[in-house]
Amino acid sequence: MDKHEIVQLFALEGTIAGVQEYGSGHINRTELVEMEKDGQREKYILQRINTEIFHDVDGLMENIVGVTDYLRKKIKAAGGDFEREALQVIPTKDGASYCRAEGDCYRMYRFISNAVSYDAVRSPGDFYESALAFGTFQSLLSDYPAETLHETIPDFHNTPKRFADFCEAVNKDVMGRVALARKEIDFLMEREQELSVLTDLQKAGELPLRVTHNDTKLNNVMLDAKTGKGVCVIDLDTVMPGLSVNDFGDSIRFGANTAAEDETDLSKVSLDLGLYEQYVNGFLKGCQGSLTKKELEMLPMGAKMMTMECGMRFLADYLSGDTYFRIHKEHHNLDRCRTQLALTADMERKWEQMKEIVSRVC
Ligand code: ADP
Ligand code: GN1
Ligand code: MG
Repeated sequence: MDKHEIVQLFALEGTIAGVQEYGSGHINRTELVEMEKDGQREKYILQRINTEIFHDVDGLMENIVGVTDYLRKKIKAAGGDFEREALQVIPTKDGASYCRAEGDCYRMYRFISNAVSYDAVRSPGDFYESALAFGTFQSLLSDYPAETLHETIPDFHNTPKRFADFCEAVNKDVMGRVALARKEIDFLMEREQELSVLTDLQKAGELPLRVTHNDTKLNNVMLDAKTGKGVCVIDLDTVMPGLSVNDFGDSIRFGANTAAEDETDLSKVSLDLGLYEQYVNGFLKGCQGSLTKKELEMLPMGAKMMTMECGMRFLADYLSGDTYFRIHKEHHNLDRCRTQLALTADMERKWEQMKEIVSRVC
């Protein structure tokens, strides 16, 4: 089945004017679809869901439909622009939330118009707006019935479990790549003790489970193309019960890095404390005072944890033959791992300042 035939399975009006690859995510495949009707063009987003990673597509789509319906109602009740501020799933002609075609699963979203997502921070103001959007997302979902959510990727941010998986990849060494990554492996092994800090606090009831996004990269939030204001949080595949500090941390890992996630010149990698402070400001404003004292205290640890965990995931995937994260060149996942570990090391150097900024903002 070609892409046009897949588009035709969805309840869209008009004729197809174009279908082209779009976006830079590592997991799903995204296409921009343009439909034409009476001389007018309407855009949509078609995604092939990565079923190697998401095994329960029914559960995943049930989460997304549930969460987006809920957000739309809340935004509408508050007088917001619910068509732009929440994702809208376009059903198939059969009324389903996604379709299966030749073993693959596809879904369609309404395109969020006049909005952009960035792969790198352009200005501190943009980063503040993304933080406000992710913080607001969390407070809007604070009373969402968490027990109805399916765990789309079990143990997604269970960092000690990620460490165990990583050790297994090192031991198996299926690609014979361990020798190429000895330094990186040692770096992570030396930090094993720290990797369970947040999960231990959660088990002890000191950090609450909340409905969180779990993949708060800068390019998972749309900002208004003109005003730069946050419009809509997207990429909802991993909305599940999780830790607020991890949502905070994953944004810092990606957006407050002075280099790209796959930069090979590690001298360019560092934590931009100015951007970090912007994010703390925006996120806390969005959370509207809902974070506990312990969560506030653990924000810097969330940043470091997500950076170490992501580095570990990239490295485990590199050792296992690049089966999870889409790569665009040889050793891409090793390059990505190296930036994360360089950023971790810089966070260690700036640890006291990271803590001080949080206490100043609170
Ligand atoms: P992935 O899981 O692969 O990261 P995303 O859902 O984040 O996939 O989509 C990839 C990119 O496509 C986003 O970064 C964004 O630029 C764009 N995109 C996704 N959904 C929409 C939408 N509804 N409207 C406009 N752009 C979108
Ligand atoms: C993936 O889908 P995308 O590109 O937004 C990954 C995140 C990683 C990120 C690293 C479902 O995010 O967990 O932090 O790559 N998403 C999933 O860039 O594994
Ligand atoms: Mg994405």
